[in-house]
Amino acid sequence: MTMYELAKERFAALGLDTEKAMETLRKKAISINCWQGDDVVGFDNPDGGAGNGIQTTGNYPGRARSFEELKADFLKAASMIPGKKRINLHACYAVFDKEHPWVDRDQLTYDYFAPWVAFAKENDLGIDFNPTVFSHPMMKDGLSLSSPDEKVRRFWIDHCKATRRIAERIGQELNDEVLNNVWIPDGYKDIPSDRLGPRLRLKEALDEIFAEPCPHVIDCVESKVFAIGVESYTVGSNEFYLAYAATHPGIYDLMDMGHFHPQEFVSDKVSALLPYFDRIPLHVTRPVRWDSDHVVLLDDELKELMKELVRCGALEKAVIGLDFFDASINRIAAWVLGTRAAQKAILFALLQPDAELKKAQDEGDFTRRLVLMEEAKTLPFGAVWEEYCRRTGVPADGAWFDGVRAYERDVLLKRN
Ligand code: RNT
Ligand code: ZN
Repeated sequence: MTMYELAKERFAALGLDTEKAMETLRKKAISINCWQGDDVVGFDNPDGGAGNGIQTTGNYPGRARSFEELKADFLKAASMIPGKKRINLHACYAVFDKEHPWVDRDQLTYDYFAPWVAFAKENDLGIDFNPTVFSHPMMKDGLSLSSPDEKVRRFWIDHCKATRRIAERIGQELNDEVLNNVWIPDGYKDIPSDRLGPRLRLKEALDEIFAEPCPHVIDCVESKVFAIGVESYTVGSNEFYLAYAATHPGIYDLMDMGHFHPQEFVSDKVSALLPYFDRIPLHVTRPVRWDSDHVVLLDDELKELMKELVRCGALEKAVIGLDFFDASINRIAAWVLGTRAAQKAILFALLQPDAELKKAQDEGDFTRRLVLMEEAKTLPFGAVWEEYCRRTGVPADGAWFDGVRAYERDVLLKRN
């Protein structure tokens, strides 16, 4: 018997179907953040670097500096990632060329992203999208959509409207839905003298941004508790956006695992939103002490989040996007590691004795619940993961890293 066959029997004894789990996993798309490939720099201001609440640390060699390099690196990573993949783009990744020279972000149109759509079609990828409301001179006093300056607000409203139109057109071209996520860094380092004004301005801006019907777009707003340099007040807080989404049908509250108080967990929030929303958009990341966007690993909170999605029957409702950026390690390894960890966590969650666990809870048998939960951690799920990699034609754990090293030697280290 193979390791997989043994594992299959072991899970079957608990009433769990490993074949079905692998099939479910294969169909669940993960939206992979393009910005891990170039430290969130983008193509519209390559000398600018990330700013306004976005911080990357490290200077590992080989950062992708162009559309061609980013595409090549992404494909290299994708070749080691099983299952359905989407590429999550930011507006700052507009492709400029002779026919489509540089324009500012409020002037962007679909044409600047048509090359990404061609790339997606060639490689069977979905696309998701984001306005880029940071790293730009039109950020004024740390504010964008909530700025008291009418000109600043207008610029960013026009930018966000442009991105919805672009996302809509991408959706039409790919015959798919495209998530468009509005995250803004607006806030204050020190104690504000007016908390309401910025929030009222943000609300009005959002109303204008979302006015146009875009049937192919999944509109999201992403809240945050604080950022470095924005410690005292964040305009787009969780209460603000959750209330906004709840009162605006078709707008969803996107939860980033790093955007809450460190004692709060998104795994606990999913079931609070499920009675009210038919989609749960997520940014899967790994906050270390703050919203540090470390590469996702198979840690307890990731497993808990995926377990929650599975046992709530919400895996289909979850729109899973990754959000990490580490410039201190090989960026392709980061992509592969993070995406595979998210997928492993889903598989792990699909192979939990959920029915038994729920029964124990409902019967008030908390001892059994704890015992079952603990012992489910060491079931032979690794053998199922390995089989899944084999069937999907990607290298198993232990077999992909050499390929990344070779690419580093042959391609990345030649960039300077
Ligand atoms: C920032 C937010 C946001 C960004 C990306 C690049 O704190 O998490 O989602 O990380 O849009
Ligand atoms: Zn995020």
